[in-house]
Amino acid sequence: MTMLREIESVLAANDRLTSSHALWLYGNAPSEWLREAADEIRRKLHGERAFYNRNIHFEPTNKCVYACRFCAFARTADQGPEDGAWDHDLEEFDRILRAKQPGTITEVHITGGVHPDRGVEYGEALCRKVHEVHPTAHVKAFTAVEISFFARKSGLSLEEALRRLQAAGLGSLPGGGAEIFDPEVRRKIAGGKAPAHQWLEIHEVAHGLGLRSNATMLYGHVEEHRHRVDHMERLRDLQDRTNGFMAFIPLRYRNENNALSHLLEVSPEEDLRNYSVARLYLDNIPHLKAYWVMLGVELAARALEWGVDDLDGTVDDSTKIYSMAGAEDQHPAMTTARLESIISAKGRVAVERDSLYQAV
Ligand code: V47
Ligand code: SF4
Repeated sequence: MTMLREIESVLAANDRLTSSHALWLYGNAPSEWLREAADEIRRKLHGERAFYNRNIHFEPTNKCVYACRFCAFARTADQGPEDGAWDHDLEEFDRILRAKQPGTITEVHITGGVHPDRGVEYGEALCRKVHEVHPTAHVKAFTAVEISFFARKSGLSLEEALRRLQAAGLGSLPGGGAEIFDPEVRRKIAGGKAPAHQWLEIHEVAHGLGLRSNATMLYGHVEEHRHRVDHMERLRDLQDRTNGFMAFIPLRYRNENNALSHLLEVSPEEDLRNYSVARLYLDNIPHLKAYWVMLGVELAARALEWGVDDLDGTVDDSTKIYSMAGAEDQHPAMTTARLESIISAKGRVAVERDSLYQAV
């Protein structure tokens, strides 16, 4: 039996693909086969529904103790506005939140640089502020890398730090900071920040406390297909134990203004193939998100046919991390009407979701 026939029979029996299957798919599967296979799994999971939400991002600071080589966003603590550094205080956050009418957003996504002076108390203050101004909004905040630093700074265990944030109103964790788990690749692109086992431990502890989370994968730089498979295998294994991940979010490396700018970006076809392999391999993470801000609207819409069921949200010009790294849209914002029309143009039913994927 050829490998493709073997994989087809595994899928037909609703069985699980092995890592060798996934690796083979990356290198060998015909693109149209991949698209159709992933689309079928997507349909079994979600029917014709495709999701979006109404959110804003808040990036409190881009001052960061780390210097990930792919990052165009971070500045050092001693840099100032003339170098493109910012450090918003709570009053500024209050102003940003009050600029939104009550009830017009369901989620505030908070993530930023790892500021050397800020511990868990700062995270708590941000969560409380959201609830003060938008009592019904969900706070999805702080990557595992930020949580790891908060805990260390405040002299707390990871669990204590997460409990404190949860008590202050944290609702779920975003998927950032995962990058690529393989230690060798991670050392090359993100040396120094929370290692893979700690990222995974933080999500495991969060899931144990009833906090759901997402998982990202930064691909298309120095990694090979085997590293992507290894990354997804670690997520799949953790999800088997906790069932706390809601969405997997592949993020294509964007190559402007960073220390890896000599690398070319992968092609749109590679992006689409990557979504499909992820949909087929990660059988236990329900949602697959094409983050339109990173991918561009046109490609995110195409991704809906390659296994994707979620486009993220309105965002409303509230994030800089991608525009600084070369994303086409310098002021990313979408109306719900536009998100709905992108989804309906693909023959799908647009569903506004909340942060836990319940229809609004
Ligand atoms: O971890 C940084 C990535 C992530 C670049 O959970 C880059 O719903 C590409 O995690 N090229 C942070 N990627 C953003 C993130 C996220 C975004 C949207 C939704 C959710 C969610 C999570 O951004 C970082 C890193 O992997 N990133 N620089 C770059 N040059
Ligand atoms: Fe800091 Fe995050 Fe940029 Fe790394 S990716 S340098 S942790 S802001």
